[in-house]
Amino acid sequence: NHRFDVIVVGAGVMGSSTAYQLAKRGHKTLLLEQFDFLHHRGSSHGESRTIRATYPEDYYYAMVTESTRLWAQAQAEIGYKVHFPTQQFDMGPADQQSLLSVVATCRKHGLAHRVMDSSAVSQHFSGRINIPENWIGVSTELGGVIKPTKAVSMFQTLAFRHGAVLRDNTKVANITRDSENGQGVIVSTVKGEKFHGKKCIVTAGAWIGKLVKTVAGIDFPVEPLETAVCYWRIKEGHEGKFAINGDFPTFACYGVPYVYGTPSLEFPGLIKVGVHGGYRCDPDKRPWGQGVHLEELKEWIKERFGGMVDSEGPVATQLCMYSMTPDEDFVIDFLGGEFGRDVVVGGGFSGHGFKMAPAVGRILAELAMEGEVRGGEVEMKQFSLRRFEENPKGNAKEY
Ligand code: PYC
Repeated sequence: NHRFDVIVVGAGVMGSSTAYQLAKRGHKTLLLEQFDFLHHRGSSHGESRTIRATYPEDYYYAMVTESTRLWAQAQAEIGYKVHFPTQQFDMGPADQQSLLSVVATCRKHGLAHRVMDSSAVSQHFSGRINIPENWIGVSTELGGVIKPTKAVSMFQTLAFRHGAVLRDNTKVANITRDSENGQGVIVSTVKGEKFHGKKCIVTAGAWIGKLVKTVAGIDFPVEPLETAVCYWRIKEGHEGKFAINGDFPTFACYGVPYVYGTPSLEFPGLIKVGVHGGYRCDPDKRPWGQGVHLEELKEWIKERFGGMVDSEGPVATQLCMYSMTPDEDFVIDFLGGEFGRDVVVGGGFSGHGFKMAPAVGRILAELAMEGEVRGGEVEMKQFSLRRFEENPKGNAKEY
């Protein structure tokens, strides 16, 4: 049977979490993936992603806290863990507006935080993290690591258990109005199969621009980038000090470049430290490895970790795609035009969306099936598809 209440196109973390939300609500759901499930060509594979509530844009706070609850719920349902909580530590120059906005977000939402000068930071971390004298550090709760491939697999398993149909190696060629029935959409695949959906949700990651252009003829505001995730060796005798169970936090450094990292977990003896961003590329013609800003990163590692991490170069790298919008805010909206409210798009997660996949799944499911977002406190206007028509830079930021 090729008829569904809703068809989700793209089975990365956003599509898989959405399929889980839909199936759990009793909707007859089809989840389509162009490659193998859990493939490594998009943005949802690998061993660790940061979760943190510290955002300069305070509208992400509610999505992170809701997601923290939903990660826990999904874990309880499946019976294994994908979220490993830690503290989060943000740092940067004391006059960095985005870092000051992070502190303002903490204050506004009552998130327990401690702002420290450089000597307090060295003391707090017993020399494992050190910052220059004109910097500050901010320590908060609600940090941690999410295991991406395991999390996507969890959502797919849960969606399946709730009755969703899952199909991989099924590339969508087009989505059209079902003119025969006068309602819903036809999703056709490159192999000529046709599926009917009353509704459709497109979560095609780095491919969303190509698909939306074919379907609606409009430019979707995302730039696909290839990024490299770098792992660095912790010097002998210090390994435990940077381990997740040795109280080392997830961390971010505000400035140019924006540096992020997670404690040692997936590869014992290695710590993940990377730079936000990457090189523009066609997701179907990947360079497979360019563009790590190594010199700046080496210097950063040498100076931050008290000489306990080898800054000669990363000992392992993993490649991953970003779907970057001009303002780095998500796009979660109806496609509009001839599709009205029957096609919903979720994309442009700009290298920071994974942590919020549970809330995004809930929102996309509600938008598609109820025509509006019912629950939570999410400010949807920030995520409009057409915001760049009014201002090419998108959402105004306060920093
Ligand atoms: O959102 O924390 C984050 C993040 C880290 C690396 C890329 N995004």
